[in-house]
Amino acid sequence: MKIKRKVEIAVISDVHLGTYGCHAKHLLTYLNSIEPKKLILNGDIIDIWQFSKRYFPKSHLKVIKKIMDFASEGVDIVYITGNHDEMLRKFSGTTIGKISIVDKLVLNLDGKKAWFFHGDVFDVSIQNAKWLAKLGGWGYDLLTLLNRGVNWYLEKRGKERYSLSKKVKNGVKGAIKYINDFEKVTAEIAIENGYDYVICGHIHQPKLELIENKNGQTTYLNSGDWVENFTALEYQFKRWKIYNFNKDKLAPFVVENEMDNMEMQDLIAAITIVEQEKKKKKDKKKKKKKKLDN
Ligand SMILES: [Mn+2]
Repeated sequence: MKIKRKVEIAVISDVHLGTYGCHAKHLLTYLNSIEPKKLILNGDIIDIWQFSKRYFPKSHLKVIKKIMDFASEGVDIVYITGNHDEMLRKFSGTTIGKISIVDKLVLNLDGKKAWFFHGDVFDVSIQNAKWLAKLGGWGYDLLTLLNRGVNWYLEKRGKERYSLSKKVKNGVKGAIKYINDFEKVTAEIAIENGYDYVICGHIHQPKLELIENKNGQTTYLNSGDWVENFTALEYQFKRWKIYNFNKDKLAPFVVENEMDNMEMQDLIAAITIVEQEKKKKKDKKKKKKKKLDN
């Protein structure tokens, strides 16, 4: 039997399943090494933008199956939508069993307020974000609308949508400034709203930093990504830490045997017939009970 690391909350983001850049095997190894109470998927997990390329290998399916296995084992799964999976925003507020879909999330962690959102809200204008930050929660909502408007317009004109993370990745001029602004503005809004922790993804820059300004302080956290950094955030014993796959080789876990031997069609079946299986089990139980009653 393998011993797994218990964590209260694990946060991953920017997995980009369905793209060539995604290191699904690393992620699978990580997910197999932990036993979380809650798993927060902070956006850009499935890259729906890239779906037309029809790239979705076995290892990517395994990640989805692993997440569903977590859910059936009783782990709370919160899927926070990102910009690459914003099609899911239509389903915000939906809960299916242990899995819920939201656009942002506020949790009380041992008496401290934690605010989770993906972070693409700052894409269109980090400059406007600075003064909108002063509007607190309203600023965030206004930015969401602004983003939607601009991307809708770009798409209508047949242009590529605006992507801050792409700019950062391509190392364009000013990328460092973008990152700095992103972290600073996020922290400012969080302080304005009285959040002790603000947890984002999107810019693929893992970070854990206490940020102070004249109005107060907050801990800014970023879960990084599974394209280049292979990082996650973990909350346990009232504190946060960054898990780094490349450095924290504490547990040489491998993909679980059961999944190892599964063929593509088995994996797809396993993902799609979970509900049916549950029903079967229930029916079996009922039959058994009947027998006993007789
Ligand atoms: Mn993103």
